[in-house]
Amino acid sequence: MQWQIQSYETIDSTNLEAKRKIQQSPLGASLHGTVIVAEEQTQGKGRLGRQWDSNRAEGLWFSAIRLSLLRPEQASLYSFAAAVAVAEAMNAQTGLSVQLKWPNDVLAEGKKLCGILLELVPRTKTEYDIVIGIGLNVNQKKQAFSDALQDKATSLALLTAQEWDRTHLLMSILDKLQENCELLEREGFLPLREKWKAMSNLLGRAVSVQQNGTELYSGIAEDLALDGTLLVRSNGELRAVCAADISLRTKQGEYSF
Ligand code: BT5
Repeated sequence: MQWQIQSYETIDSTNLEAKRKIQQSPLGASLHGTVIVAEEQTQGKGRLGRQWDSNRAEGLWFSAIRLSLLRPEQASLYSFAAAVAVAEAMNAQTGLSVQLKWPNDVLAEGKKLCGILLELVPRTKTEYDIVIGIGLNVNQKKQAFSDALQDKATSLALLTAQEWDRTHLLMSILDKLQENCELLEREGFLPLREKWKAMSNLLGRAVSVQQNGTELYSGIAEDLALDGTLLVRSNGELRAVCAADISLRTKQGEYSF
């Protein structure tokens, strides 16, 4: 499959545009492989209705559409393919080693470099597309981030003291995305899970599982289950944490997104 890239100057959100395109496409026509990329997003979206700051021309804001080959209840596994793809592309292009935070953030030096928003769009009774939205901070200087993000966000330029070509980065991420989605579809989650675990520094650490800012329970992040849930041992009991409405903090206060 060749990715087909459609570029926009300004758009509300590349995920919204991808979903509009899927919904408007005639039955039977496939948008598999379409990538929507924008210089600027006016309503960049995070998870749970949160906002994603998408400065003009400084980051990489894009959404890739794929026809899913997994059952809907397994679809969240694609977000691990995306996180691993970003990490591998960062390493290949810039030499940086990033860390993956469950479920799908990419961090460097404890700050958020990239966020991923995966959405499902049904096409027919049996088929659905996934929209993999990726926001990567590339050439922002410190002042480019809002006050709220000053201590939480970072960019490739801040990490490496040089500017990066966003098109090259996009191509590299898309190559790795294709590779890791195919790995997942062909061999199941096991090999991808190993890659993800090798790049995550969360396992074995104390975490607080929270909903709407309130702690539900705390424990030790023990493993990543085969369905992508995080297994946390709390008071001797192993509990599965679903990504849907949960946020996670380490006891040291990192990962406080
Ligand atoms: C995410 O949500 O991390 C998913 C972000 C996905 C953005 C991409 S850009 C292309 C595509 N089109 C879209 O509209 N979205 C996708 P979440 O885990 O909810 O994190 C959101 C939180 O990250 C915010 O509440 C802020 O604290 C923080 N944040 C916002 N903008 C940021 C940025 N540019 N860099 C780092 N952190 C940011």
